[in-house]
Formats: sequence, C-alpha cells, structure tokens
Amino acid sequence: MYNGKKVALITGITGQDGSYLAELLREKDYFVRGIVRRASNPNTKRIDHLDIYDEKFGKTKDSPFYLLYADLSDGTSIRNALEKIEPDEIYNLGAQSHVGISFENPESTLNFNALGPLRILEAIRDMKLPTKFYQASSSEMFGISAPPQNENTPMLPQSPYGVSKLAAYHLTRLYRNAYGIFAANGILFNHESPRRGLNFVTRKITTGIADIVVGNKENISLGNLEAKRDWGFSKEYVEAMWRILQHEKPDDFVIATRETHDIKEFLDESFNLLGLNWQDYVKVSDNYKRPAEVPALLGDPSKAEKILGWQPKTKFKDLVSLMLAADLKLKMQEKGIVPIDSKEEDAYYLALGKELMSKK
Ligand code: NAP
Ligand code: G4F
Repeated sequence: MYNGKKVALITGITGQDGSYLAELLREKDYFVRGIVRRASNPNTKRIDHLDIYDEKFGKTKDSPFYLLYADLSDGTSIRNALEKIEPDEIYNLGAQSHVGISFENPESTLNFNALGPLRILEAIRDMKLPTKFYQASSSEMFGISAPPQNENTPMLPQSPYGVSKLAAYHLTRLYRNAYGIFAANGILFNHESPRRGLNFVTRKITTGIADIVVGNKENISLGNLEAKRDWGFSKEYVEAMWRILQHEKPDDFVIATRETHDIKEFLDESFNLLGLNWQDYVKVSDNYKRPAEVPALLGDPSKAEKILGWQPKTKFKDLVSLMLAADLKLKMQEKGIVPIDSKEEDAYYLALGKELMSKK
C-alpha cells in the first residue's frame, strides 16, 4: 500500500489481457505499474490511452501509473522491478502466448513462460515480499483430456506452450504450499476481444473478413477447422483475475463460458452476419496446422461462480458480433469509408459491411 492505494504490478501489460486489466485496476484506484520489454519500436498501442507517461510524477511512488523495462528471461530485471515497486499484487500475464509458434520456439517459450514465473516466485520468497501472485494459467494445459474440464481434470498438454504453462501452474502451487506465499492460478479458457493479437484464429477471421469487405484481400487461409474452443470475452476475464487475488485464500480457478464451438461455427456465425458463405472465402493450408492439437475445450467454471461470484456475460454470438463490428470499423476508417472519428453502434458497421459486399 502507498498512501492508502493498492499497488499492482502487471507483466504482459502491453498484451490483450494486460491492457484490460490495467484499465480495470485504474478504475479501482490502484497504482499500476507495468513491465515492458525492449522492442525496436514502442508497442504500447493497447495502453497508450491510459496516460502511461505521467510527466508530473515520473516513475516514482506517487505516480498512478508507469512502465519500466524488464524481461521475464532476465532475473535481475525482475528483482530490480520488485524492489522498486513493492507491489501488493503481481499479475503475471507476460508470456509467449501463441501455441502454434511454441512448436517453432520451444526453448524461449519454456524460458519466458515457465522460468519467468519461477524467477518472480523465487524473488518473492527470497526477498520475503508480502505480495500476492497471480499466474495466468491456461486451458491449453488440459490438452487431450475429454471435456468438460474443471480444476480436477487431468492435465495432458499437447504443445511446448501447454507444457510451459503446466510447469508454471505447478510452481505456483508449490510455492504456495511450501512457502505460504499467496500464489494463485487462474485457469482461463480462450478469451478474445477487438484487442486480440492478429494471428489468433478468431481475430484472424474477423480482421480477414473486414479486409475482404474493404477490398484489401480476397480470402483467408486457415489451418485445422475441427478444433473446438470455449471462447469468452477478455474484458470480463480480467475481472476474474482480480477476484482471484481478493479471495481470502490463494486457490486455483477455472474461468470459462460453458459453451464450445468449432472453428467452422465461428466462420458460419461471422460470415452469416454479412450474408456470406465462408466456403467462398476460406482456404485451408497446412502452414497453419500444428504437429499436435488440442481437440476440444469446454470449461466448467462452477467453482469460480460459487466462490468468487464471477459469471461470464458475453457468450459466443455476441463475442463474434462485437469483434467483427470492431474490425469493420477499423478497416473502414483506414480506407476512409467512414470518418476517422466515427462512433456509430456496432449494427451500423455490420449493416454497411453487408451493403458493400452485396454490391461486389
Ligand atoms: P498476449 O496478448 O500475447 O500478451 C502477452 C504479453 O506478454 C505481451 O505484453 C508481451 O509483450 C508480454 N511478453 C512476452 N514475452 C515477454 C517477456 N519475455 N518478458 C516480458 N513480457 C513478455 O497474451 P494475452 O492473450 O493477453 O494473454 C495473457 C496471458 O494469459 C498470457 O500469459 C497467456 O499465455 C495467458 N492465457 C491467455 C489466454 C487467452 O485466451 N488469451 C487463455 C489462457 C491463458 P510484447 O507486447 O512485448 O510482445
Ligand atoms: O486462436 P488459437 O491460436 O488459440 P489456442 O491455440 O487455443 O491458444 C489460445 O488459447 C489458449 C487457452 O486455451 C491460451 F492459453 C493461448 O495463449 C492462446 O490464447 O487457435 C485456436 C484453434 C486451434 O485449434 C488452431 O489449430 O484454431 C485453430 N486454427 C485453425 N486455423 C488456427 C488457424 N489458429 C491460428 N492461430 N491460426 C490459424 O490460421
């Protein structure tokens, strides 16, 4: 605590979840600090609206929000950050989060995703910090276990990413049990938003459709269309992360919607919104298929509902619609089809997209 304010440290603050979590914690009047790693160009696009460079306070204890350079693969930078920030809560969201790419970069994936949280937990233990620790665990850990999956389902990961997350999950439990650290896992099923990275399947589809509508391209190439996922809305899932650290004791929770759909259903739903058949626009390419696949994820969030009072509000259909509308708006703004400051309801961009496609 500093001057009566809780202080939170977010790793992965430049990512999808990190940006929504930073917004949520600032709304709750936390003092927020974020770790960013060096990039050849600044990549703070998702959080630039949050006033990250506070000229008045700089990177001091009095600043409501600031970023500092550190890297999950650099233990010294992590310790320095913890020493400076003295956080009440750490949200470890930083990771190489792309499952497909983890097959191409397995060592760095394990380094960031498994050794990264170990470095934080070791620093908390060694420096005797009273901080609470949240680990961004993943439904990818369930791998080939049959759905529905809950906290007691066996974990049989199918990718270097899944293995890295399972190691971090167990390290979090171990440091809780062995050293009494408040360390908790949120086992989150897939969650998406207009801020989702462009190379995850949902965003690849919605941004791909928007590109087709404005004439940037003619089709979308995808890999395996049979896999099923339980897709929720990132903005609501970061609320669950916060609730997990506010619970009286550290514990592990599944966060999901209880609905599963395969990639073809996502294609059906999104193309149908514009009166189109996805079969006319989607190509299947081996380039996007993985050496091993997680066939079906369907989460059972009963424990989180009962203990944390958390429930998902946005389900599949609404999620597809809000993501497609956001990408249509973005591409239409880029192309000058709507004004750059256009602020219409989602239905407007969907209707305009449908109209543009009907004229082709
Ligand atoms: P994301 O958009 O890919 O963001 C990942 C973040 O981690 C980015 O800010 C990235 O920084 C940062 N990062 C990567 N390597 C790092 C390193 N070596 N040191 C410091 N920071 C590093 O991922 P997300 O969707 O927000 O997911 C957040 C977390 O939840 C991840 O740990 C992910 O594995 C986990 N998770 C996600 C889902 C999901 O469906 N979204 C489900 C379960 C679990 P750059 O911007 O510099 O790349
Ligand atoms: O969107 P995806 O890349 O997400 P995936 O692999 O389920 O991983 C996401 O969710 C995990 C939680 O379960 C997170 F831990 C992880 O960080 C990440 O956020 O792929 C979803 C499905 C897969 O079966 C994939 O094979 O879509 C299939 N797919 C088909 N074509 C594709 C593509 N995936 C991608 N990324 N790109 C394609 O072209």
